[in-house]
Amino acid sequence: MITRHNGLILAFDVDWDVEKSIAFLRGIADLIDAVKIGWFQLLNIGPSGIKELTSSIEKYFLADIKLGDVAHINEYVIKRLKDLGINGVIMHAAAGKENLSSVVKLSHDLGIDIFLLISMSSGGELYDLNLDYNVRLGTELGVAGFIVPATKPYIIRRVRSMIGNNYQLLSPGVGVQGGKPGCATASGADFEIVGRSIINSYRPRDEAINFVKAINNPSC
Ligand code: BMP
Repeated sequence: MITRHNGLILAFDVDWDVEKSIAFLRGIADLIDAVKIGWFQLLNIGPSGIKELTSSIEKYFLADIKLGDVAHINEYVIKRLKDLGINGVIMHAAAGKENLSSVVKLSHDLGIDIFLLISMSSGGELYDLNLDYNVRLGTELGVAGFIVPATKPYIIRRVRSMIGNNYQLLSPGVGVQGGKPGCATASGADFEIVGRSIINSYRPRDEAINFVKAINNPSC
């Protein structure tokens, strides 16, 4: 589980080197509860750069690679991510029960949280047609939580009503994609995920403070 202080997760989609990344994260570390990294880091600084990042910054690191392969590949990836200092991983619910169950079990053993993608901030119509099935799949498997879109507050409300308070809801799509800051939390999300609105700002710290204020005075 991600410990909630401010309710803000940074989507750290940057092609910066490790040094610049560390300097940026240090500047806003007290405002964010987790750092979401993924393809940008894998393709730019590589696994060794990610390891350097996770060992330099005392934060929860969420790997957003939207993993969804067959079981033995998923298991290999999870083990490697664990070696890199990753705390949680986002997986595609669409991979289905057979490909997910052993990897969720392995993740429990390794102390890695699995967050299941069950709806998308744009498109993702096949997900929305199968929402209830995927939520039930996640609760049966024992995932830590779900990714739910800030651009679709009705989905967040529906998922929260199905799962109660035992699972964490992480919501991307806030800011640039149109989700109103504070609306996902007003609809039942625990965390709002924000990337470009903070990263591309001239004053990223001030921008992050504004998001934290909105998240903690939630309204749509
Ligand atoms: P931004 O705030 O810059 O729009 O970034 C959103 C982040 O959330 C990106 O890292 C993206 O991969 C992720 N995301 C998303 O936008 N929509 C989804 O449905 C699922 C995501 O993980």
